[in-house]
Amino acid sequence: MSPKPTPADKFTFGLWTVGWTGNDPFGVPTRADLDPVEAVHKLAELGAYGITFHDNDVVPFGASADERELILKRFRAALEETGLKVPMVTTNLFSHPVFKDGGFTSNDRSVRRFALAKVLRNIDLAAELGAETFVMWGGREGSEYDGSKDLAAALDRYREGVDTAAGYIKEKGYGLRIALEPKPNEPRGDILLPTVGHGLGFIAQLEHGDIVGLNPETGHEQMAGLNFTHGIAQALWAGKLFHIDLNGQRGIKYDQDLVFGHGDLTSAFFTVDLLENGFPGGGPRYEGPRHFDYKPSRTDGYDGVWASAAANMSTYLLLKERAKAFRADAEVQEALRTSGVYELSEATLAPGETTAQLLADASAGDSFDAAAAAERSYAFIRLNQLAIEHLLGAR
Ligand SMILES: [Mn+2]
Repeated sequence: MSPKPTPADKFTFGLWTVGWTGNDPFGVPTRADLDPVEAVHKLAELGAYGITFHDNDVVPFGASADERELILKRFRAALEETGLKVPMVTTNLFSHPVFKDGGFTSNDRSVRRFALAKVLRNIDLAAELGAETFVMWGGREGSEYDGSKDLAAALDRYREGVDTAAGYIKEKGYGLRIALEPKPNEPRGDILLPTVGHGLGFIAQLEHGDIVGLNPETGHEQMAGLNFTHGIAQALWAGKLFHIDLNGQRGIKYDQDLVFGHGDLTSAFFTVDLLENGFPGGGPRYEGPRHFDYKPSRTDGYDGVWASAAANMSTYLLLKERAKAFRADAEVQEALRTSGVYELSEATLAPGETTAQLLADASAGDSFDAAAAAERSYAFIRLNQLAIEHLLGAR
């Protein structure tokens, strides 16, 4: 039995997800266009909390101010009618040919100035719609050839762009935070800020880094062979998990954007366990929307589009139930203790202990029985099997 989502679950979807018509590098669309207003109604019916979009998902590139107002009026009416929220807005600096060498980091200064002005206008729209997060996925910020980009200058310009946008948010007094979205490649051969770790390193170099964090995506980390749960854990630990993109990916290949849980299911279980139950020893928690950034396979018609939207939410809720049961199981708690999982929360040095005291402590030196300590079995396999049994509904 699939659990039924409600707005309290805070599930959100990109308009470009259910609205993807199936065009890929090898083929034309397989589905007719979706009216954004219909997307709002359908997602509300299915129990979603909100919808997100790129500026150009709603307002076509190059629309006049009057056209823009007319389109937004109709969109806003649908939001009011359904109660669907817009907690995040993102920017499109990748579709139009003008951005073929990037937006903030294009070698052409006139393109960079156009991109920056476009982002500032989009920030105004995000604030107007009550969004809390402004996502920036720099899909074209990168290169195919190492010699085609002065990489230090590119990072300078990237920093200039993000700092200017963040400074503008502060100047206007908007309640917005920026979330950068790492991705290793596709569409560029190599994209700048390819992983969560690169993103965190970049944010530390910003002037307005206090309102800049990350929007990690499951598949983007997994495309680089990295562990998504580890990635969001480090972003949380650094106070930088501002938003999240959940989907599915099967190994190192093109960006599949499958339904959440339709890729690495065990990894999805531990992602939900972290989001819903937090770290075993406490620590920072993620309270934001559970945002799905996926693509309904182009083999499917609109029946599949809405089935896949529902599948993301129901898979998440099933994993949430399983993760709650996992943590509540007395045998699991005992296994966590045996494995030393809670023990890791204790500081290695005693309160106030100096390095001299540590060096003088024989139990950490000459009298430490390394052979005996090496004998310890951490029993991680049993612990993991308990997780698998909960995941499979066997406990
Ligand atoms: Mn993706």
